[in-house]
Amino acid sequence: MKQIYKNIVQSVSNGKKLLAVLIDPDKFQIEHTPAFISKVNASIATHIFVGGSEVQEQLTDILVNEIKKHTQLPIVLFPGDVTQITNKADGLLFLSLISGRNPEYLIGKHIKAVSKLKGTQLDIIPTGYLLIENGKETAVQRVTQTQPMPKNNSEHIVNTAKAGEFLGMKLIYLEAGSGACELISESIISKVKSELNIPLIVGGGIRSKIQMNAAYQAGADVVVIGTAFEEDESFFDSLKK
Ligand code: 1GP
Repeated sequence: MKQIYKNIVQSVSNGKKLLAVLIDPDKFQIEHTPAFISKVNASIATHIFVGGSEVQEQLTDILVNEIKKHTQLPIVLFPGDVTQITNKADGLLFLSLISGRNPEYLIGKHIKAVSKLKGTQLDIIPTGYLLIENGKETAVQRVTQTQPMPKNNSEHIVNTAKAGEFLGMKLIYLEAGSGACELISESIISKVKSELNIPLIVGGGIRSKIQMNAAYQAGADVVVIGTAFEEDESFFDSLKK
């Protein structure tokens, strides 16, 4: 079993910043895997996340299998649904949507996942997932039928993240939503980070190295980028090792 979480904690304690490239199986052409992954391998990316809000059944399994042929990077599932769980990956963000109040995304889907996870070799990482408003409706909001957290109430965001930590979650993920126009503000990132004793992931709408570095500077330990790579692979060139 790959020690995904242990390695993240170790990197964070060494002051290393991590970058996850997010691949949404629903938007990705599988024939494109070798070329795309070779660019990921040549970049500063440290992880590959695979997942999406709405993905056809079996597609994640097929895609993860293909990605694995071309990289040594850890592959971590970031599933929008139980159907996206495959034992071919290395790790699983076991997400609880703690910004919302839909019991399905707080405990219901987790119970449904258990039969798929018995005896698994996946490194299962309990993750508190907070959707923050970004000015427009996101797929997460639509699919989960939950409201994002108002961005002007940073105290509530910080307290929610901290409650996740107290509940035993091992990571906190601040999400603006895929393709978000407004990023998670640096002020929110730094306020959340200053209260947490666990690693912080930030994603949603990051499209440049400057924005990525600003998130790191504010306190993100892991930045997740998906759309920017999907739309313009030359973005990888600015992130060469
Ligand atoms: C979405 O945080 C991720 O869940 C990444 O967002 O696709 O906008 O990079 P982008």
